[in-house]
Amino acid sequence: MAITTEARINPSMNGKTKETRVKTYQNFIAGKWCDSESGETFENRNPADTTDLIGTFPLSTVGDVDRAVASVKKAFEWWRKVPAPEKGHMFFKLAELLRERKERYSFDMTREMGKPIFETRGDVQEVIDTVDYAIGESRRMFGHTVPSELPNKFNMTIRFPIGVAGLITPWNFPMAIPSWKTVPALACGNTFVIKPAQITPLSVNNLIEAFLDAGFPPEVLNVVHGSGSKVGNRLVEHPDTAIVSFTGSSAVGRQIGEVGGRMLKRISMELGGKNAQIVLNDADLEMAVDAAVWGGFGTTGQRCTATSRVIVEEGIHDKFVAAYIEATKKLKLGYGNDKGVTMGPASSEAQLKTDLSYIEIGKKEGATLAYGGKRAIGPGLDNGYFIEPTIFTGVKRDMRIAREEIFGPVVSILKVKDFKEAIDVCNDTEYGLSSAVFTKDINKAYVAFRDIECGLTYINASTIGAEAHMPFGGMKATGNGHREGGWEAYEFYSETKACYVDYSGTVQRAQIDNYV
Ligand code: TAP
Repeated sequence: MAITTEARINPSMNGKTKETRVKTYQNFIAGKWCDSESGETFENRNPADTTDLIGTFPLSTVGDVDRAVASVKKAFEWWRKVPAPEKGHMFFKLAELLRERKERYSFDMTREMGKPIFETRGDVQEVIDTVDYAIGESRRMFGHTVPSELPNKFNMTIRFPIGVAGLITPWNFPMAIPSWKTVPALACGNTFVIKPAQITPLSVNNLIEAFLDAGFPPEVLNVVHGSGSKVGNRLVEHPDTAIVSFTGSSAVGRQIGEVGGRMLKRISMELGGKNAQIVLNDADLEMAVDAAVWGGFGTTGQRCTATSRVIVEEGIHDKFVAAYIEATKKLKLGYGNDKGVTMGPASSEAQLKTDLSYIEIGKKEGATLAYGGKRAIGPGLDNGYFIEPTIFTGVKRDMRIAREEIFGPVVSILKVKDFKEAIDVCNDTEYGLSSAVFTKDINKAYVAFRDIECGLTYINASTIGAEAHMPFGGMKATGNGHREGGWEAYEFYSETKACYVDYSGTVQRAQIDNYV
């Protein structure tokens, strides 16, 4: 991959797992690794130890984006005609390479983003699963054949590639989310320019490196690093990006929707969440606690599907709270590439500040701070953005900590009198991404499927844990109705064309045009 310099030996972090060189990374535009025309860069630092400088990346300009879009637009003309099964062979090679490189890419991801290595291995595995799915899907780009309303006429639909995709991704799944977009985009015959989050640029360079080594033509994929307001915004408003796929906050999603909507682009938006786990009186307590610890504090609460509310029926409430606090105490904070660490830092200073500010808001609103609540300090933590896993009890549905996305390890527990109230509280948010219900009552499980307003509902499992071949996305302010993952992503990245062949030997009018 594009490394132009190796600047210095990094003095920080004495552990064996540390990477010692500081590198300069580049964009990939028009088939070449290159710097930005601005000559400016930004730093990528380890959030577990900010003295650990991983490398610098180009702070790109609108001009860089325009060059990238022009290049992939040209490549689209021939890439769209490459048979999908031939693309499938490239995906086969890509999956092999990713399996070989899983450990290296996971290490890099933990270093730049903070989540523990067992989680970043899962992130890379999600990429592998997404690519495996594409291998099969490349031979299954199904259309329909349907009977015509007229004699001697044949009707079918085909999937049709769309053009250039502008892809904008967040930092919490630095490789998995980019793969959810890049893989089906290419498989369907589109070309792309991707702008990764500035917090996690290395993982996308690693992904691009793997694509190239697997034999994908360099002209069909570009990466341009830089700010959302400049690079991301240009991808949205560029007249030649026919597709925009964005994962990030609802606030930015609304802006993108306005601009892209005016230009009549195909836009997919996966946005915020305020997910709830419901625990009913008949729940298996141990499982419910395990799931709420994993869902609430896995990825330091920085998953769009994180369990930020636990809605507990009153009969089991006190037992649940006591067990939940005990289980949370066992989490071990630290640098995620070190052995035994189960929770990493917040991924940025800004996110840490947001988390701490919501803890103050919760206290002022009158919720009870039952556990945690402070910046975490101590050996191995002082140079990072660590925060204690935090639990509020006595939370009411109208409190801000029960309604607004925090995106950190701050969990609100709400007590309810019955299942009906639990569903009502669960739906009482502008978001609709994930939900979970712990119960042994099959009838309640199906009522939950019917009544919870979310794109994902789990029974007896955590709110986190998507599978690559299933549709992923949310209702209400979580998105605009599209889904990533599985077959639905292939529908988003392709158009349907209706094709007719009349073999009657006459010009037949369609039924609607036959007046007699
Ligand atoms: P955002 O601040 O929205 O940033 C997401 C991406 O958009 C980044 O690459 C960012 O660039 C870019 N961006 C920022 N402003 C932009 C603009 N005006 N035009 C175009 N692009 C722009 O979100 P985040 O803080 O990275 O991620 C956290 C949010 O993402 C949470 O709300 C979370 O729920 C959501 N999320 C949702 C999902 C799904 S699937 N629903 C999955 C993961 C995350 P910079 O690098 O410059 O910031």
